[in-house]
Amino acid sequence: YITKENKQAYPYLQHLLEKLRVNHLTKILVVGESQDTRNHLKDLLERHNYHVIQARCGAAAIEELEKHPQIKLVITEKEMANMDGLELCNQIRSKYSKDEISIIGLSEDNNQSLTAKFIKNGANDFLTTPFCLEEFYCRVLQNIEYIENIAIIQRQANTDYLTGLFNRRYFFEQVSPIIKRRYIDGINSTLAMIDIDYFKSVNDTYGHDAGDVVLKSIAKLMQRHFSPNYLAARVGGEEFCIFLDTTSRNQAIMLLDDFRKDIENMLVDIGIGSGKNTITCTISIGITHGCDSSFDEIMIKADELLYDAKDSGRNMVIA
Ligand code: GH3
Ligand code: MG
Ligand code: MG
Ligand code: MG
Repeated sequence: YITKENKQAYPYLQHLLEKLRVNHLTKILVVGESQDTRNHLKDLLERHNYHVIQARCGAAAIEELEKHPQIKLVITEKEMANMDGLELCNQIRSKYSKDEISIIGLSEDNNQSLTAKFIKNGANDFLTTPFCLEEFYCRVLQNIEYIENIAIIQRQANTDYLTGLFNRRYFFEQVSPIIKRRYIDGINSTLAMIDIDYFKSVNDTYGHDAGDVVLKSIAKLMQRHFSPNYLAARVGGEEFCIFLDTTSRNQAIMLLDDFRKDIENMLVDIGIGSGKNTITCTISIGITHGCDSSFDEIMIKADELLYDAKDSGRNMVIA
């Protein structure tokens, strides 16, 4: 029983709580024809707080994977009638990479070539049943940790360290195919290019750290202002891009002009000296809206419009 007090007193308990919380979100799919075997595995895994889903054949397993994107590990028996465990591995790998889902094969058959067969068909690991419990848990944990570590690395690779927004590479990678699809389907979308006005003078006057605080504040407001259907990225030092699922051109302009005003009215505490020390800043925005250009053309157009906004006096939106 963990109270607020002893939770603070025992960091170990906190660690344990964290671990339980994490495991609870981790889904494992157990595949096999025998209900008894599945229940046995489920029981073992639930003791470690994993969330277990069952499938009694390969086809059902594929369906469960589609229904539950949180499944990180599949444990499958080899011996099954229509689609055996090896074929199931094959089918899973045609849709999901080893970065998304781990697979452990199981068989009573301790023929040594079976391990190689499973791995060649896309499994990560193999266990002969009956297995030693400690080994079972070690392999489950190791295979789940692998998927989780990949996810952490991917998140870091896609994120801008300073602002927490997506970075340029990820933004281009995500938006470019969407624009291609929108072109084919004739569905409009909006891309806005944003640049801070006279940002160099913020750095020159208050220092680079103050400039960083401004960048972070703008990013935070951006995340709040545009949720939920948007993709925002820091694409340059003090340049941001937003891809919006807005169907109307006027709606897009209004939304971005509201954002421009919010930034204009935002007081940024740059924390210099004692007490509060706030500054303000403005941004210029170029917006493209439509579905008749390629991603590259849209980016160039948005950039041109942004520079029109700069030339016309800054702190404005031009579409
Ligand atoms: P304009 O209104 O024409 O955009 O003027 P500007 O001063 O914003 O434009 P300029 O391109 O001359 O300056 C951009 C500045 O952004 C220069 C650079 O020092 C600063 N900058 C770029 N990345 C960072 C960053 O990560 N942190 C801070 N603090 N400053 C940055
Ligand atoms: Mg710039
Ligand atoms: Mg500039
Ligand atoms: Mg600028």
